Amino acid sequence: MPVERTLSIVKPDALSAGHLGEIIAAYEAAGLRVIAATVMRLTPELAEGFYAEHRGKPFFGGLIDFMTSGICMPMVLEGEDAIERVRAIHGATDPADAAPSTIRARFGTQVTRNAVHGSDSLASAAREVAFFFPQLGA
Ligand code: 3AN
Repeated sequence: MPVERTLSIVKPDALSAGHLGEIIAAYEAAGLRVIAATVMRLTPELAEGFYAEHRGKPFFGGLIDFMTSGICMPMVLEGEDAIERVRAIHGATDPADAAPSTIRARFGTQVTRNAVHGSDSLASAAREVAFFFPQLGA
């Protein structure tokens, strides 16, 4: 399987609830390594740029309000099949649909407050990694 890089964000709900360590432990247990990370509070401009594909959707305003409500932790994970592996660890977007033992089933509380973000394709991983960590290069 190809070695890939993907972007994860531990969202404000999971950070304020104290689940950062458990989330990183789940990535590491799956063979993924953290190769870059930062803790920051997103500005509205950053959040809207990151989620540009969702602009105009009914949940966009609530998503931006939530993502700017506290600190979050964007990080780059590297490993074999990292994009799909992280999405499997996270579970379905809506925690109510997420398989037991996934991060969103454990720590998400509703579809917006769903604990984590993970890139959904090679193209979005490249864009999202560069969005937060331009110094990593291609
Ligand atoms: P995922 O993070 O599972 O790839 P996306 O990229 O489709 O999900 O959606 C980005 C974020 O927007 C989700 N993590 C979630 O917080 C929010 N979101 C997506 N769909 C909805 C929805 N129908 N209602 C409210 N929030 C949503």
